[in-house]
Amino acid sequence: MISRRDLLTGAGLVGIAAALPSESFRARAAPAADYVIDIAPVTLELSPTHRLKTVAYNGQVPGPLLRFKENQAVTIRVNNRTDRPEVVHWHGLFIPPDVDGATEEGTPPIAPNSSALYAFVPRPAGFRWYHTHTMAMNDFTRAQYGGQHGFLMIEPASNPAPYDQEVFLALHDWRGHLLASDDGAMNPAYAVATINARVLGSCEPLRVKQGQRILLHVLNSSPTEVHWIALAGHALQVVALDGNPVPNPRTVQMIRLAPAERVCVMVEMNNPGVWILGEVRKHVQALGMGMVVEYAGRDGAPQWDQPPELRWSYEQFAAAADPAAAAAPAHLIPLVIESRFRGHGSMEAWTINGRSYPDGGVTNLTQGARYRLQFINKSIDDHPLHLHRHSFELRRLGLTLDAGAAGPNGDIHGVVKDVVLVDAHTTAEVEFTANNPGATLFHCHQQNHMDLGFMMLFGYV
Ligand SMILES: [Cu+2]
Repeated sequence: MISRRDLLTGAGLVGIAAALPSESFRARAAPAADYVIDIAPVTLELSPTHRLKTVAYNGQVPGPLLRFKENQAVTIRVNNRTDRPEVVHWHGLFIPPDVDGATEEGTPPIAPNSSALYAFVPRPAGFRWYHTHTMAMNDFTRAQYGGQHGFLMIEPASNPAPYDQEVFLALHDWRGHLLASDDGAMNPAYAVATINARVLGSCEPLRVKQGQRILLHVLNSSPTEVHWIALAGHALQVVALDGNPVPNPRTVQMIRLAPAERVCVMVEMNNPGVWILGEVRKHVQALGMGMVVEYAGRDGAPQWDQPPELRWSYEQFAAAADPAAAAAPAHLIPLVIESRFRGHGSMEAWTINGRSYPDGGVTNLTQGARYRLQFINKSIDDHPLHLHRHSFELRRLGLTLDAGAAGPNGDIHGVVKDVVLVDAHTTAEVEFTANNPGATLFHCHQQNHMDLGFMMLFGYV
């Protein structure tokens, strides 16, 4: 039998590092923080018939909505009340590697039953999020498969378009198991899908009034799945992707979000009734991914309109190509993405330029230089690729490997993101400026791909 005292003493010896020291809870000389996040086990009720045990932030999924002011320093105390090391990643922020929340970059893990203080200056403004950055491997209850995700809004100095209600929605998949696809590859499949950890019909409706403008901040926190969302009876005006305003806000019938992506849409409530906001694909909505939107004074069964096809492109939100900028020199970094068979019944491993993390070493960047990442996806999967601590501009998308032809829209401009979904058998190109020195992780945001080698590190010389 281990006493709590032994546990705490032992925990204090693990994971000590200078930049972000883990402190045992006993060491209560800890300075006060602006925010406190407790990581602890919780039993979630996704619906009256779906209860599951997971790990969450402050006992809720999604975790508490954090609202920071741009360029105003914050401190967050994170208490790890679990028996495993943890780390919290602040997704989409330009912060130093010792607090970014990836141990690969040098952020110290928070030992079990220990605490750490994250201190940083949040930027840039926009819709960000925070989540665990641990590994799950074959355990589909851990890491991003669980409940450790929350919304983070960095308020801009000046306010954007006026709205009447601001609503945050997180799409998530639960109860994963391994399933063989047609080609024999093994991937996670899920028994339940939710919005804000509730199954369609098992939470209070979103109540609106005719004439309101609703600003929806939608996050896909799924460990592995791309999702398609529509609001029956309404069009969605896309105003920001990954929290960054788009040059060309467009009205669409549905939005597509890859894992870790965010889309901000403005909705005019101009069609009174009771409607479903949900996954466009019927089989996923049937797993629970939906919620009811109810106008004041209306009742009855919620209605759904099935769109005939799935439609999305990043290009529609881009500015017209700027020839001067297109000619600006950027150092090309080709990254060839391939899978590697690991035996029947096992998930595939992943390589970038033939190497699985950490075998690829560190790719060096020069501060101030402009780089063009050329993703050459030779695999049969689409991948949501994420660069830490920087954002990038989409430049070319959807060049098919087979034809070698240019994408339908050629060069694009002005769409700034931190995740891009690169379709199977295509190349995509994004540019970024090396302006945030320190170790910088790049990886696929699909948990099983990241776990099995699909990561690499950039460093600054
Ligand atoms: Cu992937």
